[in-house]
Amino acid sequence: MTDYFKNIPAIRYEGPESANEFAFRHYNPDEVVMGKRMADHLRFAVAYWHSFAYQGGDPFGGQTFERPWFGDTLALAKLKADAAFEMFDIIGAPFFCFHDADVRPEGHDFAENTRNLEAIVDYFAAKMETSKTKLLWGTANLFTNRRYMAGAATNPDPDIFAFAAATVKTCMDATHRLGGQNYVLWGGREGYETLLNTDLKAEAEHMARFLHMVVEYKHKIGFTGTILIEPKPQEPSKHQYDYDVSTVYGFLKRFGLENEIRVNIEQGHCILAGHTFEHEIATAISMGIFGSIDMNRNDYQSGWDTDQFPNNVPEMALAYYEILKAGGFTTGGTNFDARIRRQSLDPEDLILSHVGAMDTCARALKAAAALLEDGALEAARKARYAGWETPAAKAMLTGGTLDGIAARVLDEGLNPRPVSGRQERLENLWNRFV
Ligand code: XLS
Ligand code: NI
Ligand code: NI
Repeated sequence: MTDYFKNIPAIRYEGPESANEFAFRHYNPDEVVMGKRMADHLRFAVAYWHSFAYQGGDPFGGQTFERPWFGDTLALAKLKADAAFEMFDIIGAPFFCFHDADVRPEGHDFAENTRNLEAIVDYFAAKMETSKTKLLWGTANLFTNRRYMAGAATNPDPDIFAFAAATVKTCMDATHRLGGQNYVLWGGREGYETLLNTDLKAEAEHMARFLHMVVEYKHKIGFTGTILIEPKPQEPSKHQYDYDVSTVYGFLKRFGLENEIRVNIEQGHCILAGHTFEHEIATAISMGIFGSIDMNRNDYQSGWDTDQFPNNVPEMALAYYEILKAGGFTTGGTNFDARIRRQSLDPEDLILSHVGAMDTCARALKAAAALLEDGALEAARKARYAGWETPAAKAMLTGGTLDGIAARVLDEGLNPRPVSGRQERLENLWNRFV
């Protein structure tokens, strides 16, 4: 037991009228929405790195937070784990996610890193015997240490490729041992700073081989979770290879990985790529590679990944609408890849940021479910494509040829009249639900 959160009560659902800061107003885990408990729809996860490892730094200033567990020893790593699981209990977090470097002290070499990780995994495993919080996903930090400054799988140095591969093996073992439901690969520094020193073709082939080895190892150890790539367009490298969902899909397809790997989509990364969150989710769903989401919000003015907690219900509702329409998460969930601002110094800030974010997502989910159950939006979408139900239209898609179609257009004197896309009417409909 730590006393870090000692004055903070367990957070319970009190309903929309409650004025209690330490209560949920909308997230009611057992409430049934479209036939499923809200908790089972949303599958919230706490990100270990932002909540427990982040020290408050920005490019102009260092640490602002003072946490009793800061420091690079095993004893402090255990204290951090104690505080983390206490926090999970307070907010009732169904899941958490971690990188190796968030949870273990940094060793001097691979062997020491592995020993440290195993010690913490043992410690987690013991806690998880009684805790209600499960592991949504694990991952390897292949970007902070200076050895990775030119990438991990795409590093020009094969020894760094090897170090990274060995590290991923240990992180997959850890994830498997803790019952993780997914394994994530965010391409930390897989990209380039300048094309002048970069062999694009070789780097892509190395990355593909690396990913194939991840998939092979998954099957070898009997890990049944999903392997996920997390797209991001820029930061930290000038150009990141996993730019967005479509780029990742093209890469997977090129190297025969499209049936083995899915995507973890982060709101802020979508904004940086010039897309909306819902666009990236819908794109992944349409390509059959949707996996999970990293929920946060990005500042629309800044050109970097601000990782703020979500607080915009109408925006999040658009995202959950796509997810619900596709049948919801399977192994995926809603991971809060979000951190409190560097001036938010109090333990309460850490808790209440999650409480607000969970309420925001719950409202968004309820709005999306109500609109889906109402059916008017899907009916309008269906009506817009109704022409494709006719035999002549279907024939174009099965055996159509340009000259055959030209003959028919002439023959029938086709002269199509444009119809309204009804955007504003659909926006008005949407607004009735959010
Ligand atoms: C960084 C990414 C990272 C991944 C996990 O921008 O969001 O936090 O989610 O490595
Ligand atoms: Ni992320
Ligand atoms: Ni991010």
